Amino acid sequence: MLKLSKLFIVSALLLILSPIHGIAANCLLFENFDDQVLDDRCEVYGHDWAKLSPPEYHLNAAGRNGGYAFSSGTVNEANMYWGADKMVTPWPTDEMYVSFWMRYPTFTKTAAMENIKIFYPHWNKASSYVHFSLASGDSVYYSASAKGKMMTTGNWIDCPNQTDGQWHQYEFYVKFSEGISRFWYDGALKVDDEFGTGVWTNEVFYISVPSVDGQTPIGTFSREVDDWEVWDGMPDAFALRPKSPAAPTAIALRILP
Ligand SMILES: [Ca+2]
Ligand SMILES: [Ca+2]
Repeated sequence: MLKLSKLFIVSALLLILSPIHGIAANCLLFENFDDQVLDDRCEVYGHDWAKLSPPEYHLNAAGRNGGYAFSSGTVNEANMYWGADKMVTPWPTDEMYVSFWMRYPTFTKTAAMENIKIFYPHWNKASSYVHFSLASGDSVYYSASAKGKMMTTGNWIDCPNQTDGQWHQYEFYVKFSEGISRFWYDGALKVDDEFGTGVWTNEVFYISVPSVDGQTPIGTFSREVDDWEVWDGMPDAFALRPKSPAAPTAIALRILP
């Protein structure tokens, strides 16, 4: 009887946890740094693909919710790379979702366009990409390429308070077959592009989080990254969580009689 009850509870839980729609997305990589060991599929690079090791970067900075985080050390451009022979091949779906939290413990403005790259993944070898770069503490520059042809350039996106020392969330979504590129900053949708069918395929080459400083000389900053996730589709949790700061208007409309 006890066994049957347990079976019933487990079955009920599985039913509740099952996605209502179609096939759930899979998390391909999750690194919260709390064990102070970097996922062994990842390398850390600096300028011109210089391979780094501590103290050029660290895994002992305080994390976002306790635990630990990745941080730049003596090389402020230090960034994590997942790709080449360690990339999952073939990419299992037509979609890619990447989320991470980042903060700048130190930042001094040194250029009108800092060009400190935030997210710069490549596919179709290196000929296709989306490119997000910190232009200033309050703005991000965005461009995208499809097999060597620029799909969009000259986009300056309002992303306030990035360098205030606090944690901010960066989320990205790509649907290769339809040329869809989306970006959320702290939960607010900032980019929603659709370049059309056939411009991209799902041959993911590498994912860098964050990425190098494209400015010379290199800017004056330090960075920390925590809770890095890579999925092969939109996680169900994304749809369930409250959105900010765009949410209040919608909520206010809903509660009006
Ligand atoms: Ca952590
Ligand atoms: Ca780890």
